[in-house]
Parts: sequence; structure tokens; C-alpha cells
Amino acid sequence: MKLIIAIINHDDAKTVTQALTKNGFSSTKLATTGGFLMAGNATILVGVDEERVSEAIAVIKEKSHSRRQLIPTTTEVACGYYPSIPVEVTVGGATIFVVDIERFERV
Ligand code: 2BA
Repeated sequence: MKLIIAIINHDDAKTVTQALTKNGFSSTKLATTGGFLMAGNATILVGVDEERVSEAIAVIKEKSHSRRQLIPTTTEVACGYYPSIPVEVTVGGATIFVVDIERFERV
């Protein structure tokens, strides 16, 4: 068994979890925060048999959209003046980890 850990945009979380359920996958959504932007995102946990990992990832991929986001940065110029220069980053669709599960039980 494998555990898929997928970090996705908060706005895609409902669509992704609904699609996973529709395709027969159990999932858990956690409210998380990205370390770079310090903005809210969502982490989806999916416990899945090894042979269905690619299928689950395909569902997550289909429903997760990338977004371009502006972040403010400051740069020092003459006379101690610090103008805010926005930088654009592309966030997502999804950052996905797949890890081995040593033991899985429902008790
Ligand atoms: P954040 O850490 O808030 O990062 C948001 C986006 O900012 C990233 O999108 C990337 O485009 C940019 N970014 C992140 N770190 C950067 C850096 N040091 N320099 C320049 N740009 C940087 P994604 O790569 O799509 O990541 C989306 C979210 O996935 C991340 O939110 C974080 O929560 C998670 N994530 C990404 N890679 C990870 C990793 N290796 N380990 C754990 N979480 C990760």
C-alpha cells in the first residue's frame, strides 16, 4: 500500500476530493500553509493499493490547476529607498509525494 500526499490549491480541494471519491478513493483533506508564500493551501492524503497509484494521481492532476501569483519583494536602492517590486511565481497544479505504508488497519 502507498500513501499519496498531494499539496494543492485550496480552491481546488473540493473538486479534487469529490473526484477521488467518485473514482473509489478514500481521502483526507488537511488545511496547510506553504512555507514560501505563507499562504493557505490544502494537503490531500490518499491511502491506495500500489496498482492504483497512477490512477489516483491522474485524478488529482486533472482537477488541480496552476495559478500565477504575485508576491511583493523589496530591494534597496539609493538613499535607503525600498520600493516594493512584485515577483510572479507559478503555484501548482499539485506537488505530489508517494510513500510506502508499512501497515494499514481500520480498527
Ligand atoms: P509555497 O512554499 O508557499 O510555494 C509556493 C510557490 O512559490 C511554489 O509553487 C513555487 O512556485 C514558489 N517557490 C517556493 N519556494 C521557492 C523558492 N525557494 N524560490 C523561489 N520560488 C519558490 P509550487 O512549487 O507549486 O509549490 C506549491 C506548494 O507545495 C508550496 O507552497 C508548498 O506548500 C508545497 N511544496 C512544494 N515543494 C515542496 C517540497 N519539496 N516539500 C514540501 N512541500 C512542498
